[in-house]
Amino acid sequence: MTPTTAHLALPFFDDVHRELGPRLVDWIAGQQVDENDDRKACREWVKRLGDSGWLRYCVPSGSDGALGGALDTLDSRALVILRETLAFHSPLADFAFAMQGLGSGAITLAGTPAQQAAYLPQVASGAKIAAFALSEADAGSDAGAMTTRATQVERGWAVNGSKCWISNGGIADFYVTFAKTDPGAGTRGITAFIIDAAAPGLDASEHIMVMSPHPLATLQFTDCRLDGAAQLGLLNGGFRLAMQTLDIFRASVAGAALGMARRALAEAVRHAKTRQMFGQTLADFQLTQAKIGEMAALVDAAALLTYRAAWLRDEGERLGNPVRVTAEAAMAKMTATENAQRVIDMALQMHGGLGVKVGTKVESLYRDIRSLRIYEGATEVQLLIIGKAVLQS
Ligand code: COS
Repeated sequence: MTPTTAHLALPFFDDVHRELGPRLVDWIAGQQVDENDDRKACREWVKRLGDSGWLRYCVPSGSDGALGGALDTLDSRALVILRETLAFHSPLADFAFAMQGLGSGAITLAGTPAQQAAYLPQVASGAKIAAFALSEADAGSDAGAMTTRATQVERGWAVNGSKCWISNGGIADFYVTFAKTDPGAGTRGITAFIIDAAAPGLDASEHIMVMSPHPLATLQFTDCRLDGAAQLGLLNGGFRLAMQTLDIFRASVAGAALGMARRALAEAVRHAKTRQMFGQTLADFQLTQAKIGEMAALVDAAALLTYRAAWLRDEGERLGNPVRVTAEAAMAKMTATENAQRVIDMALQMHGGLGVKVGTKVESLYRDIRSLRIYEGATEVQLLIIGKAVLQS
């Protein structure tokens, strides 16, 4: 099944996006990966996405193209289009793509030239797998409550503690990890570090199994020694850096949810047009037409908020006047993931018994969408962010 690219005619997009969308649709149509083993499949997707140049949209090009990116800056609209299209085809392909961007995003935003040169080209080619380690068992929504501690030692740092729900955990080559460096200072006492997977004292072997399998692990740091060059960004500036990274990638989570919702709608339309019932097709029933109408409106509402958040950020960058898009990204993420859940549920209901049969597309989408309402800030966190922004405006 092929997604349409009609939405690329909207004024949110430029020629570069109008060229990218159809090219990606053609490429992904020819890709089939056995996804039974999530770690193996994710590695395979990273390899294919890297070999074919798609991961180059996860990083900027840098001067003379030295950082490996396809475009000058991290382009939010390109990220959205890529995630939307990949998620339509395979949520795991989308995951593999997205984590390269999220895991390296803080290096793009705050890395030294040496850090950027050491990591970004390899992320863009797929030679290194990236991960973003912020959450802890008792510090998910309240990210500032983390207890993982980085202590200054001779010539560097010692990290102790544990991180939970870390995507790409166990297969990543490096983890951008946030740890307390001044425990009494709350969110102003957190610093980011780039921790290579082979660092002594880091154990990423605890694979967490989830309803929609993808590489996910707990990280255990036991006197994990880092040299001073591992510090990423400002000392005690890590919370802000994490939030700035999420501002970019939350709009892309919305893109992924949109891709899944578009796929569910397409599956529902196909099924409704062919399923015979009471002497007519399912699509001939007004009840079905109303559902399809509702699904289409939910999809479009999500699309417009998603494209707005991405466009707003890109436009600020283009004008050399970066704007904070925290509330817009939160609205997009919340609306697109919640709407996608409803659309997928309606599509599943329309399929009747087939909808719950393992192996049916709507059945896997029903599981795939669920975690998007939780990760990178649960819906409840997005509500808080939006409410706070409205009250401050
Ligand atoms: N960009 C820049 N700075 C930001 C920011 C952003 N988007 N969001 C917050 N900050 C800054 C604030 O300006 C504030 O700075 P000062 O200390 O200089 O005043 C600081 O960070 C703390 O902000 P705030 O007081 O809003 O922090 P809270 O502890 O209240 O937490 C929420 C805010 C809940 C929004 C935050 O913890 C969050 O997003 N949680 C979800 C985390 C998440 O997404 N986890 C999933 C991880 S990836 S799977």
